[in-house]
Amino acid sequence: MEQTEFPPLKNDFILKAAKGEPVERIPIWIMRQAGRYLPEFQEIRSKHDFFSVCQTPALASEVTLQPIKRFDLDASIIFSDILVIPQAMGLTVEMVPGTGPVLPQPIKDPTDLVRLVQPNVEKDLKYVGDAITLTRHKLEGKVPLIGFTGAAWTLMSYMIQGGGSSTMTKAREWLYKYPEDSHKLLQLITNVIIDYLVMQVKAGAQLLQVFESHSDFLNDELFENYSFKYLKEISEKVRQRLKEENIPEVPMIAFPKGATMNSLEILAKSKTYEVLGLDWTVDPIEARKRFGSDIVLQGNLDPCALYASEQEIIDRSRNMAMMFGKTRYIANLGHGIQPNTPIASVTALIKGIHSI
Ligand code: 1CP
Repeated sequence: MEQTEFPPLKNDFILKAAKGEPVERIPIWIMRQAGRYLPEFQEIRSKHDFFSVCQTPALASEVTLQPIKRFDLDASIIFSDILVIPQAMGLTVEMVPGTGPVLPQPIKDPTDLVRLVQPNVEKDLKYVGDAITLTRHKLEGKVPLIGFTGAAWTLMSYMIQGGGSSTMTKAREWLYKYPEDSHKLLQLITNVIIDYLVMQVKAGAQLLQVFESHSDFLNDELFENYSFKYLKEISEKVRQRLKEENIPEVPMIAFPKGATMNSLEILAKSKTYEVLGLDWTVDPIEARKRFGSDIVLQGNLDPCALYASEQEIIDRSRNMAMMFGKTRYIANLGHGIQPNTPIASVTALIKGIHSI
């Protein structure tokens, strides 16, 4: 499906902001905007398991559109999960209610790497592409559609750890015990990520976000060696491949959650991504000072701030946006929205941002 066949775009604030162009209003979207805080999402999930929703384009598309119908958001993000890549590489991933993703047979040591297969992304993850194409049509040009992936280190850490963890020690052990095999694994994952993002753009994704959600486990040396190296390769190779195939480039967002200020600065100044996503621990003024004037910043209200009163949410979101400034800024939370967030808080957040 060619991009030119999609309905014309009516709201391009986020695309303008991502390119550093001035905007009439600050664009906002919310990480995990299609999710458990929405009763209509819960309704679908009560009838279908998590990965069935991801794998059925009509359902993935319906869930993607839910927050767009309810709120005045400036972007949609395709409903899926970062763990579809480990699944396509041959690992079992289960979504356990109340726990999150579990990989019952993780990669234990380098001899286990033979269990991984090199997927044919166009075929094995076709369902994501189909969901993107269908969603672009169903959006009727209302807002742009974001495609996404987990970055290599974050996916590697789930594949070794076997699920979420507050320490990721098994995965961190690998970096010291098996540095060469760690690079081997990161490279295997990176190759899949590149194919996956190119496929998403071909299917109709208008922006790409790369989630390096586990940056908080890495000091500056580890980040540079095991995360930044592959983040850079992903951005460079995706752009190169799109160019070779005569497909227009799309802006790319890196979200290295929990990265140190030094690591964030290296990433920002490398100019490999147009947009840098920040978690809620980063001070907006300090970020503007340290990361240079070219970079577009995204973030970063604490998701827990949505438990304050509606007036306080409006005040805090306005204040945040004023600190970041109206240009080169995309408003968002500093991480995914919490499952039991009040709906009225989301309305207040959007109202606060759009009042500037
Ligand atoms: O039962 C359910 O409905 C499970 C809740 C849920 C949802 C709604 C999970 C499980 N994933 C998702 C969807 C999802 N995951 C999206 C949808 C698009 C949107 O934003 O609306 C996205 C972008 C993700 C990405 C994702 N999955 C990340 C990166 C963002 C982040 O939070 O850092 C990560 C780390 C995951 C893994 C994952 N999937 C689900 C959970 C609970 C987790 C985190 C587990 C952990 O490490 O503790």
